[in-house]
Amino acid sequence: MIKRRKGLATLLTGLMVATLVTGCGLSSAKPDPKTAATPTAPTSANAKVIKVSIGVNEVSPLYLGMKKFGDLVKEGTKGKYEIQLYANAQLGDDIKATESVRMGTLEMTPPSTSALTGIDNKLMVFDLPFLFPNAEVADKVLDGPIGQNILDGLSAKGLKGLAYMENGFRDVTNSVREIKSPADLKGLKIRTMENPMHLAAWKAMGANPTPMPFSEVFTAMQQKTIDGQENPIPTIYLQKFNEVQKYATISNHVYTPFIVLFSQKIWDAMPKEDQAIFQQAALEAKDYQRKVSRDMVKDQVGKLRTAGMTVTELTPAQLKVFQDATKPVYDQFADKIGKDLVKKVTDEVEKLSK
Ligand code: KDG
Repeated sequence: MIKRRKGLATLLTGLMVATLVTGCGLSSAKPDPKTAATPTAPTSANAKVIKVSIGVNEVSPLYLGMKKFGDLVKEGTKGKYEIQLYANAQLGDDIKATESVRMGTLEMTPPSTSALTGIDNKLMVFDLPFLFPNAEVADKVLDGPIGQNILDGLSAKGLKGLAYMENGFRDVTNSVREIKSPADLKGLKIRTMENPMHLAAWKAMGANPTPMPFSEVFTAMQQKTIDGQENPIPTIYLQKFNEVQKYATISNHVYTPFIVLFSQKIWDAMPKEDQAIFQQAALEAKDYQRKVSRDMVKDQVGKLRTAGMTVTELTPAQLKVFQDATKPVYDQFADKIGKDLVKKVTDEVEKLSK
């Protein structure tokens, strides 16, 4: 009983202090209706918070793209929502964060599609080695009916897919030797994403693939428990992999999309007009993010050389040896992905590449 009385006294004191401080009681200050030109934009104090888990750091194209998304949502909803970004896998790596989004305990995450094949094997179609010849073809497939159909299919898994951003064309680095052919990969422990096709492709190329979450990669290279890894240039440069890797080869062996995921459970509870603003913001942010990523790639190959890395650009003949070495992966995984989808995507890529 005493505890209750004490609690009441504390509450009253708090109310008195708050009144003195704000001059208008506990609620946040409200403009005089006579002078307010527009509906009161909720202050960040009462905005609905949307948390986003991001696996890479705050200078990555992905983080910048999701920041653009947040700015567009805040503007479009007049501050009703606040997008809070959590970088460096603070809220969990791709797989864990995606599970939290599925359960509705986290609002959003934009992981690599490669990390999600345990949720939907169709996403593995984007892991087919050397599938996309360039970014323009990748954009057309991802932003067209094939990509949209895959996004729509995720709803049944508790995930609202809003758009594809760019992780990019992946290149291999290592601390042991220059890589010009698959033979140079022999015996090298190369970290891969936790994805069976990546494992199979690197085995086919002669490496010793070691799957692990992205957040563990830098330390593993620093401690030499792995010899190398493979990621797009912006990740290699911005995560400072050049500090623990001597060699990079521009293999462009896979184009990985990021997929902007929203919790379907939380999405379904949102007003339709808010959903439309979020969807439009994701599409605009996607275009912005892809440009940021591509501008960085142009700029950062040279910066990696300046930072002391040996960066090898393969001749077409050298590249063909890698392409031929990974071809068996297509047949090996066609059933798992779905033969129809593999054919649809490869036919579309062929048509768009003419
Ligand atoms: O959230 C993005 C990262 O966690 C990760 O997907 C980046 O390509 C990546 C990798 O190699 O894991």
